[in-house]
Amino acid sequence: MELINWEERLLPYRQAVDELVVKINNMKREYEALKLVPPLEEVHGRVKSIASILDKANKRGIEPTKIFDELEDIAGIRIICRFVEDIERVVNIMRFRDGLDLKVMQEEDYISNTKASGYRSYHMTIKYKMVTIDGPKEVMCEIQIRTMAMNFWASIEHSLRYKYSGNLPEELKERLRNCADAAFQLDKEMATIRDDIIEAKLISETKNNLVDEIVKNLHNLHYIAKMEQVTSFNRRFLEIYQNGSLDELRDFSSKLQTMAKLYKVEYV
Ligand code: 0O2
Repeated sequence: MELINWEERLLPYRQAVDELVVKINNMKREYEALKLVPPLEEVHGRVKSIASILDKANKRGIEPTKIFDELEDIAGIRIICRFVEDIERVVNIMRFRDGLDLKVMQEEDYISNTKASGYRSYHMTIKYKMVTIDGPKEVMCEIQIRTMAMNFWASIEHSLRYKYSGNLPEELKERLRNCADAAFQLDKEMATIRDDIIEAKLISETKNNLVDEIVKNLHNLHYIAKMEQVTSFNRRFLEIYQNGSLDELRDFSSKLQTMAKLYKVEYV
């Protein structure tokens, strides 16, 4: 049997993972630029280790020569959402790309059909198209979409599987199933306060943006206005930042902006 050149064979999978992570992160940025709440929180990618590929091929009875045709999760993307309902939004976004840069081959809903272990996630197997120096190439990739709570459970359970080489004691399995139920309850509970959580996130982002804007304008004024004035603006900013409301901060930011513009005109 021919020796597998792993480095070379895994190269397109690495490219697919890198490109997909960039594209999905950019999708998040697009939502943020439109001041919309993105459906995803984080995206991670990995290429399966050679040992893990061999283990899985062995478990499934796949011959080494067929590994690259039959193993669909050598390239893996994990998308983490805040809320269960965001998972469907992400799934729809991926479906929308079907026929563009990817092809959706298979979907497995382990959220409606929770695995016996307690595992919950939405899986999409896709064929991803890319361009390499040898021309266009397609590789299979598994996208796992889950909430933070589902991810917490899955990563703990996954590491325990390693510790026990896949043979978890019955008592531990039972406790993990209870933890999975608790994670499910957490997701349900979080969904009921979704609007509050989203509002809180928007408030904190707005505050960060206002502070950036104020600091930028103070910095600009520092070059063109009188020192005492800039010091007094800065003092007022810190007062509002520490004790004022978001509306006061917004008000102050817009006044400072006008002030900076006026000074600029005078200065020029
Ligand atoms: P890794 O290291 O994450 O890549 P099955 O035969 O049904 O048990 P199969 O055929 O591999 O599993 O396909 P499936 O069910 O779509 O699972 C693919 C991946 O989903 C797994 O890859 C895991 O990442 C994740 N997964 C599935 N079931 C479980 C589970 O019970 N617990 C955890 N923690 N993850 C799960 P790998 O290759 O197993 O692992």
